[in-house]
Amino acid sequence: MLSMWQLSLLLVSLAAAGEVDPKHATKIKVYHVHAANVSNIPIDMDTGDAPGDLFFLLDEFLLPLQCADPTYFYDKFECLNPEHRSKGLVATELELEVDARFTNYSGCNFCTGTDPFTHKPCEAGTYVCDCMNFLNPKGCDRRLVGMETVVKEFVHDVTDQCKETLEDVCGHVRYSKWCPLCLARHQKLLNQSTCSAEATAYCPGIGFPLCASDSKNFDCWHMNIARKTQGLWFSTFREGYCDDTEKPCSWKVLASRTIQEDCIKTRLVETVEDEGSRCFEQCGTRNQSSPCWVGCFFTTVLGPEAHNSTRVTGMPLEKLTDAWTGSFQAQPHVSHTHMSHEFLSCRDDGQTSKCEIKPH
Ligand SMILES: *[C@@H]1O[C@H](CO)[C@@H](O)[C@H](O)[C@H]1NC(C)=O
Ligand SMILES: *[C@@H]1O[C@H](CO)[C@@H](O)[C@H](O)[C@H]1NC(C)=O
Ligand SMILES: *[C@@H]1O[C@H](CO)[C@@H](O)[C@H](O)[C@H]1NC(C)=O
Ligand SMILES: *[C@@H]1O[C@H](CO)[C@@H](O)[C@H](O)[C@H]1NC(C)=O
Ligand SMILES: CC(=O)N[C@H]1CO[C@H](CO)[C@@H](O)[C@@H]1O
Repeated sequence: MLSMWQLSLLLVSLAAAGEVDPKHATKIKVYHVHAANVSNIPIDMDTGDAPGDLFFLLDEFLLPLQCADPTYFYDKFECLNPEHRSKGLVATELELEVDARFTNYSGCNFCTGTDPFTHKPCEAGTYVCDCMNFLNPKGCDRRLVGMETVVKEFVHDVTDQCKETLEDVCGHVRYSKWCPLCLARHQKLLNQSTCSAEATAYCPGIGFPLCASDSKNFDCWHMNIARKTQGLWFSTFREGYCDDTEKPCSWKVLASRTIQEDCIKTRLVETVEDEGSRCFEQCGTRNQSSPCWVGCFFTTVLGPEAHNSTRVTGMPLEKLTDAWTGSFQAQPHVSHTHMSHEFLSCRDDGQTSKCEIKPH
């Protein structure tokens, strides 16, 4: 740890004794979905503001289509991500005080033995954080809070002229292993068609798939969810946590509320089904794995053109974030004012039906 502190390029003057420097302190409300038996204090975890975390929740509704498609090889890790697939997850709403001098964002994930990004071994049951600034991993100063916009991470685009050329010259091999070779061979033409480096994402497997008119519906929806929600993500590292030692720090928990994640999902599903009832009626009984249901879901949320273009309309974002944040509103806060740095852990008592606060 010492060596990282010494190596750090940023020399920031940090306030002493378990407090965020009042000159830079700001309050944020963030959310995190996690296993019921891990701490609701997001040490070495990622959180998002309401729209930022809504991105993840909405994106999950694509999984039945993505994971059923044999050509879907980019994000296969999400089909296995235990934070998405396991039952009995909880969601925590946190009021944080943070130092507003943010650093680059890190992807923090639950370790199942192998780091899902680096594929290096990690201690199962802990969280591992990887700096998302691949060009300069030192851009993540773990004494500070990492921040990223959902748009920067997920919304990539090229000009319409570039898309047309991509479809013309490489459309026929788009979902094959020859796609990158095709782009390389037509580099000059693509360059003349105003294609930027983002055009490489036309081939699935290289960055987040571009949304062109010949894209899979789920690839366009995936990127368009980010266009719809936007929002922010944060990473809060152990090194910056305000515990009861004298260590300088950059974040502390003021209050928290934890509820069953199922409750949020149900509220969200009901909100979207209400809004798009005419479409959903055609699908029969609710089946969140059926292409009909998933199609109605995203047509309602993102509008009818979002499956093959970057034109996003659909229901008001506020109705969606209200379904998310409203799930917490009946719950009392747990104040963290006098709390020690000990982990809070949520007992998994198997209750999943209501939006009940999990006892600590
Ligand atoms: C939490 O519970 C799961 C099983 O439900 C188990 O695999 C995991 O190791 C537990 N994690 C911790 C930190 O206890
Ligand atoms: C096309 O290539 C030239 C020379 O390599 C480069 O300067 C220019 O930025 C490229 N144009 C685009 C749109 O990438
Ligand atoms: C996009 O999909 C719509 C149907 O929703 C279709 O009418 C339209 O032709 C498609 N656009 C393109 C450019 O393929
Ligand atoms: C739900 O839809 C999926 C995909 O079409 C299908 O495989 C499954 O059998 C359906 N489940 C029910 C209960 O109808
Ligand atoms: C605060 C900080 O370290 N920001 C860095 C994040 O990464 C970019 C490059 O991707 C740097 O330019 C920033 O300085």
